[in-house]
Amino acid sequence: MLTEERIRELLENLSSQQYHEAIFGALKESDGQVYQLLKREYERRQNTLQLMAAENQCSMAVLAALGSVLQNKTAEGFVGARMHGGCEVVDDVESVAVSRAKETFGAQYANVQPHSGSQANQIVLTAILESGDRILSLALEQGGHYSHGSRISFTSKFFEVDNYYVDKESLLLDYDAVREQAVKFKPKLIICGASAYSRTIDFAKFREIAESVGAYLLADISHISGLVIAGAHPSSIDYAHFTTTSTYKPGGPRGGLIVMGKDYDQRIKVGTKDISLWEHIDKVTFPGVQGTPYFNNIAAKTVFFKETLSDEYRSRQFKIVKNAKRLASNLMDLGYEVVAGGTDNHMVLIDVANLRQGLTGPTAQKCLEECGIIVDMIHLPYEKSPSAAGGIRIGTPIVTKNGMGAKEMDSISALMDAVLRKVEPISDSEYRIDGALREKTQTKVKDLCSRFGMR
Ligand code: DSN
Repeated sequence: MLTEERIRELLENLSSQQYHEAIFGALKESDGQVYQLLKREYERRQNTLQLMAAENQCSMAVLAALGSVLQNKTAEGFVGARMHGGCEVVDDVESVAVSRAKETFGAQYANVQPHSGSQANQIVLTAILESGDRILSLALEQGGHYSHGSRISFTSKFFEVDNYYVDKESLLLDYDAVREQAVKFKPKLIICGASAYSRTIDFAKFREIAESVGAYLLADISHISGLVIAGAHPSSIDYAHFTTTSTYKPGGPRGGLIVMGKDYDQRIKVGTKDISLWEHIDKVTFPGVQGTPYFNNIAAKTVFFKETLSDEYRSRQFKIVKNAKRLASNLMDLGYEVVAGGTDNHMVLIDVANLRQGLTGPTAQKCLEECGIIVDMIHLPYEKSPSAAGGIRIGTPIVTKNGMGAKEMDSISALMDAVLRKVEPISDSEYRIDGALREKTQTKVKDLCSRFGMR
């Protein structure tokens, strides 16, 4: 049988060029330019360390579903209630997707149609808020997300938004402060979940706060959804009225998902009708916000949901956390300030501005990238210099997927330290780096990647 493992074996000894010739023959023939771009991206990923907290690496089976004929199908609506003909196959695909998503998350309701995590949030906001209603969410510059009501996203045009902040000393979520603010602001929706928060989120406390002010609770667990699936982070499903996630961050295809636990059947008044929350979410998804769902994506999500049920997937989520903890503790030993004193999840946030005079997040990101180490610059809570982001965000999902463990985390922290200690900052975004150090680091990174790289 041609299992993924067998395919891996077959591809093991192929060079990047041969791999691409095998997989992308048709593309090469019809569009050499795009073929070359894909090849370059593949090589970039093979030769550099992917330490992106917001990325993962899907399986070949997921890639196959993404590249399938299902992308051609137009079919607005939901299973059994489409606006178009020829839907028998996509109805089956979506039915399996929904039932696997519910199993994966232990949910009562799953909506696999959102095109992205942001769009999943947009659907929930559209469903339960009227223009002018209030949202309380974590400030963007402290780890929140644009789609949580940020002043620079469309959300602030329609809703009144207030933010809660992490504690100034510990940089941890301060639930008492959130409660106080909720009592004062009286939001209709509280959003929890973050793009840059490395500690455990107490969804039960958020629900208690939401209940106390009569608000709905939305948990956007995009960053930690793989951990939630595996039990490596507490689940939001029965605490939040709505849980949303992007599906690529936990290791599936790009796309979004809305799941609901015990509140799925709660009633909501819509105009003169009294309907259940889940029915309302369906109606707002289509025709409220989206048209045809991407069925190739839904098929790929379906494949991914099956993968999440495996022992390999579940144990990997715990390894992701273990690797992140190792990186955090190594970097702290080397004198780095790790935000919130460490990590409980897949990400490590480092205050680089505090490490060296003149060093900024953008400079750190760029000089590491030049050496083959890919991270994100990030704004940190209460950072001193408002002119440039003061931190970097490191994530362990991809290196863990590729088989790296404690020994490799030690090598990675040493490689990062060698670069960040020696780089000479010139301005907020410019720097000088010794050519010999750059080449030496690139070689070490390539060597590490060649032993564990993407296949
Ligand atoms: N949430 C963004 C990030 O964390 O980078 C991606 O949408």
